[in-house]
Amino acid sequence: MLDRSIEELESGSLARIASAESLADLEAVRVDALGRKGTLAQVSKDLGRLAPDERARVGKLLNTAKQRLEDAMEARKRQFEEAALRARLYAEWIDLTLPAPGSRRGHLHPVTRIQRELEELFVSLGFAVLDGPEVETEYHNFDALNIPPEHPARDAQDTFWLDGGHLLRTHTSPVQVRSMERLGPPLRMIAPGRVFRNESVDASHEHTFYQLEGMMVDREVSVAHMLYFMKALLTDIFQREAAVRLRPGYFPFVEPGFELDIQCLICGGPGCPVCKQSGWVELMPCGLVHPNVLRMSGIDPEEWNGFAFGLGLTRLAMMRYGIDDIRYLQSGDLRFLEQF
Ligand code: 2NL
Repeated sequence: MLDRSIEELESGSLARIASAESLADLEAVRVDALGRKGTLAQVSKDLGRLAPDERARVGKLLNTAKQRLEDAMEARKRQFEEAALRARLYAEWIDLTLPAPGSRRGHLHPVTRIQRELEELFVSLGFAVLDGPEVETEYHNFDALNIPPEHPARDAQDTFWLDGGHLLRTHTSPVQVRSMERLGPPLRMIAPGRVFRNESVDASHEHTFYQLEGMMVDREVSVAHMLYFMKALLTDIFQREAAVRLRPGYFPFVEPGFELDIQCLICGGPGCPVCKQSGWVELMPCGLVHPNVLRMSGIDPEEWNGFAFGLGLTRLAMMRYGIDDIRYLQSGDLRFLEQF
């Protein structure tokens, strides 16, 4: 009678183990068959009612059944674990022979590109490319450029003032002042860089923009020398010879001072919205370095003189690429930047 129960229990449980789909199924079988209140435990209780030698025989049967069930469960559990491992290995399979995806290449900002091009040109003409601090002294940004405290040119440049008599440079001219002080004549240098004005920002005004200024100090430098270099610069930028004209212009740090205009590249002369119907576009302020400026930086204006010019790199980039809003340039918007 007990033999039958043990046999049925064993075969039934083995069948359940074989068809178990998960560790939870297996656990259920274990509780039902081998648990404290499981079937085997029930049968063990009945052992007490048997004669001693019969009890030993059935007890042995019981132990064997228990051992077989445990072995079967252990084997099934290992099958589950192997299947899980196989599934994981399959899911995480990587073909190491595939070519690498490669990194996404960036590129230079349009303003940086123009800056680099001009640096290359001026280096080829024997100019040094020099740098200076963006936080400047009032002296280097204004006084040394013949702009004393009461000069109206200070009002025209809305300046970000800092503590301790410092400011954010409003042009790259202080780099030239420092170069004259440190290197002395003869000197051929350009100073490209970031400058700051306390402007209300709109489509054509930014508080931060890029400039390139240049100067040459030597003996008997003339406006003709200046024009030669200005034309070399324009031909390089626009990749063709641009017609230019010189108008008088006032800047405290040069004398005489000029506005150099180029013939409008959009309409070629007759007039259009870009040149405001004049046929000419204002491009570069320039002139011969004012004797006061030379003297203040320790250069004798009786022996040396020079020319200097300014060029808005940001404005140039806008002209070259047809960008109609200056704010895009510093927006960091990839949809804009990826067009270049
Ligand atoms: C500008 C810049 C100009 C210069 C800049 C210069 C620098 C020194 C001496 C003399 Cl240290 N000149 N730079 C010269 C002419 C024009 O234009 O932002 N103009 C509105």
